Amino acid sequence: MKQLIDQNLLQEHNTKQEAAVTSDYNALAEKLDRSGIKIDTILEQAKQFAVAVPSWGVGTGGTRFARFPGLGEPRNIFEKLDDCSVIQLLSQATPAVSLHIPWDRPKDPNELRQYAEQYGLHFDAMNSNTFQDQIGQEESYKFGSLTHTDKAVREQAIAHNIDVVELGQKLGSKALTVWVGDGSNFPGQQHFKNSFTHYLESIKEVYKSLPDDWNMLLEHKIFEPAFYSTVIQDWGSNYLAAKETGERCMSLVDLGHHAPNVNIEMIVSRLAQFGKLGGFHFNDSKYGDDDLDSGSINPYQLFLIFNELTDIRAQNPAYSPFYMLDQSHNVTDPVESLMYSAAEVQRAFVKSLLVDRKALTQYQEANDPMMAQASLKQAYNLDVEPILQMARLQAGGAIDPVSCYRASGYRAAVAKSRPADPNKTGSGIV
Ligand code: LRH
Ligand code: MN
Repeated sequence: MKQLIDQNLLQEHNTKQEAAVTSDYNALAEKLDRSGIKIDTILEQAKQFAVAVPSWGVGTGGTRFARFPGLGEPRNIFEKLDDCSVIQLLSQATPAVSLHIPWDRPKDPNELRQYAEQYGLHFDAMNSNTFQDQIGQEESYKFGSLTHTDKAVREQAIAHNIDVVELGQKLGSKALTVWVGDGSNFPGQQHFKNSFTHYLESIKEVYKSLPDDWNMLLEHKIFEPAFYSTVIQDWGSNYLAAKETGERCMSLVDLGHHAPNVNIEMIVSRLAQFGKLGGFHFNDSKYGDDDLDSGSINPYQLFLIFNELTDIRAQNPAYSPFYMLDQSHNVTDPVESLMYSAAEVQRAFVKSLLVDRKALTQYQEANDPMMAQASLKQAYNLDVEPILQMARLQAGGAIDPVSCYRASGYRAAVAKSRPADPNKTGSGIV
């Protein structure tokens, strides 16, 4: 398999730390054994864990105020995949890439598929885009897309989504994520029922084009780009639309798309209870849709979300939602942020496996809030880093991805091979 980090350097990096990791791992094994937990069973699940990376996340992000391009930004989808291959090689937790169309539209889908496969990468959910007008586009999305009052605009948006599904089939993807920014900036500007009715009619048209083995993931968002109302504003509107549309139409939860302090783990439980929890966009935020690195602001919330997911899987082991990072890297090297964030999501998952669910249920049934919360904290407070390091080591990754990446000089190398194009706006979200 092709790799862009020298294997000897990776080997040396691991060899220097292997003894320490093994000692830490054995100490944790002994500790978990006292609670009747076999660490190797946890390790196997950690090694199976995967979260997709967003193609648009490997470029430098920005805000409406400014974007400060990083060195060696990827200039096309092939260079984005090069960076994604480094993230996967060192983290061993990100074998899939989620594309955004038209940002990543390939001239030859087969060529792109082969380019990804040489790195052992495959394509996760496809993302359509009816929140920007493309050059030469017939109808504008200024006042909406799938919910626009003008049928011609809705039909254009429907056709785009169907086109993305067809492209995704050629690339081996198995899902379409639909996020629309449709909404209003003034009270009275939009008729709530009519716009939601347009959405339902449009999304049902897209659903008809879905191959039998595909899922459609609807993504809600409280605001931005609309600042008074958003048609798919919250999990309620999302659930109703998924329920109305069809069995393989599910709801996707982007952690940053909720008002501050909303109990997202309870939304996860509700959507799962009614069979409509289809996937996640992991990131973190303090105020709005900040798209900060997962686990960087509120790691306990990330743990509580995986605590719900592990509880759901305890009843339904086959349950496997789409996991994806959806972040904007404005001040860090995107490769470092995505490797670190993938490990933070994996960490929350591993800690959720260490919750004594039998004890937790007993404390809940006995209305013993102190011991109930303490049984969650007991797992959360465990340092599972040795399990994550061992998982990476055994899978051929780096014990410490960020320091190995820095030692590799990859960023300096691509800074030379990808001279910045002053006229190009770059590949991150602005
Ligand atoms: C909207 C969103 C959506 C993507 C976009 C890049 O805020 O989360 O998932 O299409 O970011
Ligand atoms: Mn998202």
